[in-house]
Amino acid sequence: MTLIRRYHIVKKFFSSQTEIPPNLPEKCTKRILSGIQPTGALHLGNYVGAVAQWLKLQDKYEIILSIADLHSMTLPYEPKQLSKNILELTATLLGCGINPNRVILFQQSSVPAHTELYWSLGCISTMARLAHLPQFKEKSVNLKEIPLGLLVYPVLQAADILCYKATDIPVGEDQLQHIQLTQDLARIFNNRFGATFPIPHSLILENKFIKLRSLRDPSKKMSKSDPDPKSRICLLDTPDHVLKKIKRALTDFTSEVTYDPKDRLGVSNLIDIHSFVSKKSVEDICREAENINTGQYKNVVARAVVEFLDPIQKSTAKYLQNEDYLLSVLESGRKKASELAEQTLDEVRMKSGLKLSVQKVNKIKASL
Ligand code: AQP
Repeated sequence: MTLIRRYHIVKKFFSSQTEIPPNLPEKCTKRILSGIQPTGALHLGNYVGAVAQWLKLQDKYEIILSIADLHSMTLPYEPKQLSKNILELTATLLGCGINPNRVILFQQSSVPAHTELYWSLGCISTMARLAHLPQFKEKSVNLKEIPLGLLVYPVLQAADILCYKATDIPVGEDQLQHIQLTQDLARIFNNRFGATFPIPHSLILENKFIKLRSLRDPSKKMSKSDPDPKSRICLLDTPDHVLKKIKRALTDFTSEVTYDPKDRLGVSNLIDIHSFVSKKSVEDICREAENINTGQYKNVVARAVVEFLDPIQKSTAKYLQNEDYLLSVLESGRKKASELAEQTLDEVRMKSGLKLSVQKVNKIKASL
């Protein structure tokens, strides 16, 4: 079979947007990479925007899921809290149903290939390009001293993806520019040193653009690192906490329950949460709430959330009691991830002139 024909057959397996350099056909498989930072307890927004997607994808595809601890060091943090968060995040992901036999679940820092490739990619990135990324502009605007990590972390993200030759990256709207940067860096590397990386593309999934909003300030997204814990519903919140947080969620002065994400952000956010946890449509929810006011509706939402979280909390509690098991899951993930990443890094070292062999040295001598 000719190389070109093989290339077209393999290319059919990929989404139309994935570019595979023509001399790489057999080395690529459809591979999804995602990550989550251990910056705090997982909240309902993380579940909607990320975990729910991984649960759907894990039965069909190879998923590499990194606990992005290096990224979580970008802003000031407490070392003990970071270790606790890593373990708790692992337990919560398993409690949500992430299957470590289907997903390579590991700690990013335990695979040094990420930081090595980051350096190679950093050397072909420009300051101007990184400083133009919207996330950098947003996050640095109020900082007096800007940590270098905030500027360069998108290069580490590119390394996270490329060291596994990942092809599909589930991302939210806010991360699209970072995927474009990854694509550009892969192309630059391929052009400069020879075809190495398939060009990954973003995987936009159902629900992906439902962004849950802060309960205290619905103009912002629900976030792990929001200083106000009442702004988010954590997956491990007690029923009492869930009720209190939803009761105090900011709404407006209109008492009807109507869905209007443009002008009634607070109520619409509660309806999004309710719709997600109950699997009811927004229309059905609004019809059922016709005769109650937003205060009463908050009780309905809280009950549905508590019911949704109950099995996750029970399962997570069991995992949290077995730290040895959690560590063994991460260790097994590290081994699998390292094996894949090391293969890529070996190729990168070879192509970029870092790896020497007797034959290579002889060839170089002969050509000089
Ligand atoms: N509010 C949200 N609604 C829907 N999806 C969300 N995600 C985060 N917040 C919401 C998705 O969860 C994943 C988590 O990615 P991350 O941990 O790398 O960081 P993040 O996106 O910055 O999430 P947080 O919770 O806001 O963390 P901090 O406070 O540390 O920055 C991503 O897939 C994201 O889309």
